[in-house]
Amino acid sequence: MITNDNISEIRLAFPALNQQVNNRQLVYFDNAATTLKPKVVSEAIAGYYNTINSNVHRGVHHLSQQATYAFENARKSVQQFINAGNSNEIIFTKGTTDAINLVAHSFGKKFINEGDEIIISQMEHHANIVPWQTVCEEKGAKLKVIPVTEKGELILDEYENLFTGKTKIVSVTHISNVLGTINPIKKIIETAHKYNVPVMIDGAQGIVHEKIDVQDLDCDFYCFSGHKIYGPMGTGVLYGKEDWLEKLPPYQTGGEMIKNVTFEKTTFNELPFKFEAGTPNVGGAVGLEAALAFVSHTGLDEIFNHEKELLEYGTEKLSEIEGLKIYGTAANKSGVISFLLDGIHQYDAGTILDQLGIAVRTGNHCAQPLIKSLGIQGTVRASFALYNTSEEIDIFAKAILKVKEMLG
Ligand code: C6P
Repeated sequence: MITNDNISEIRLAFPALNQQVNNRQLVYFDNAATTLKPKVVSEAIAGYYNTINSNVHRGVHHLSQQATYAFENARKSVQQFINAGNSNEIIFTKGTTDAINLVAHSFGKKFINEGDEIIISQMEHHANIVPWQTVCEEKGAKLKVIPVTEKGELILDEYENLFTGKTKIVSVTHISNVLGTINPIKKIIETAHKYNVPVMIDGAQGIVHEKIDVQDLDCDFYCFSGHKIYGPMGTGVLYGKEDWLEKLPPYQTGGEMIKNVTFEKTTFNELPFKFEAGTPNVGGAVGLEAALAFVSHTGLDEIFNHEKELLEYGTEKLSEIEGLKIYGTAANKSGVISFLLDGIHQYDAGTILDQLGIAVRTGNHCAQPLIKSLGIQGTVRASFALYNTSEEIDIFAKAILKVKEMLG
């Protein structure tokens, strides 16, 4: 269990926690934007660059073979982490945005035609709106949107009503980065499959708050960013069912992704290399592997339970503050609290909190359509990770009172 006794040991693994911001001990509550990294991650990356530092799949020399071994081992670790059936279903990407662009572009090119329909939801991050919107514009297709209740839950009856013979793909977020809502993705996938429609899940927030088993979920595509699960920035993963990945055309072309090139014709490499054009981020993949090992070693259930306790405690503490309204009160929520203070702009609140050493996110969180539907311009968002403590929530609650005192 993560307890008051062992949390200090966990915190020691994260050097960035040990610093002052504006002469106060840092309270880092911007984990939905990016989590801090344990030392083992930077050590793994440094280890790669200080010793192996070679390109993959190309050389016969010793270091190049070691690089290939390290990179492919990282792929196997990701496969195990999300329980994919085969390591060739794991494509390394730059992150979630890159992975969604890959699927939208590639799937759109082959399978979307004029008059077709794509289903997303009202709570999507721009990364899961704009690529699909672009495909729709290019192909003359239509975006259909699952609405959200006032509590921040998807209206599943309305979701089912959106399907027609023209529906080609569903792409929804696992967890809302604004509201914290954990969507019932298994049910969403089951419904789509009834209509023979594939489903892509944006797991940017999901990967770090739920145990992912892509075979059990039966999702067709699942993607996430390394930097939100204690791994390096610029790394990410697209999982795709082998059948689908075989059918999709390459997203980018060039070296690595080819089998044979003549000036007349090029044949493409097999999976997963078909989708990994150019020199990959080998050091990043090694760092991501170290992050996943760290998370597994700490214990996924331990982490989720700890974050749940922080969410409950934080919700209770913040609810006691007069004039504070929480956005997102779904029954099933991750460790995210979005809120506004009566009469106080979110940026002003965020600025004062920063002066008090507390890092939170303010603004529309790259989810403008959702924010607009809530009738607001943005929120202050606190999001918790495995190293946060209830004491930090106490400091946060006091700081919010200070904000009210100064600006209210
Ligand atoms: N959200 C936040 O909420 P990238 O930038 O590719 O690593 O992830 C994009 C992305 C996609 N989907 C969801 C649900 C997300 O939350 C995010 C990133 C960050 O603070 C940045 S806006």
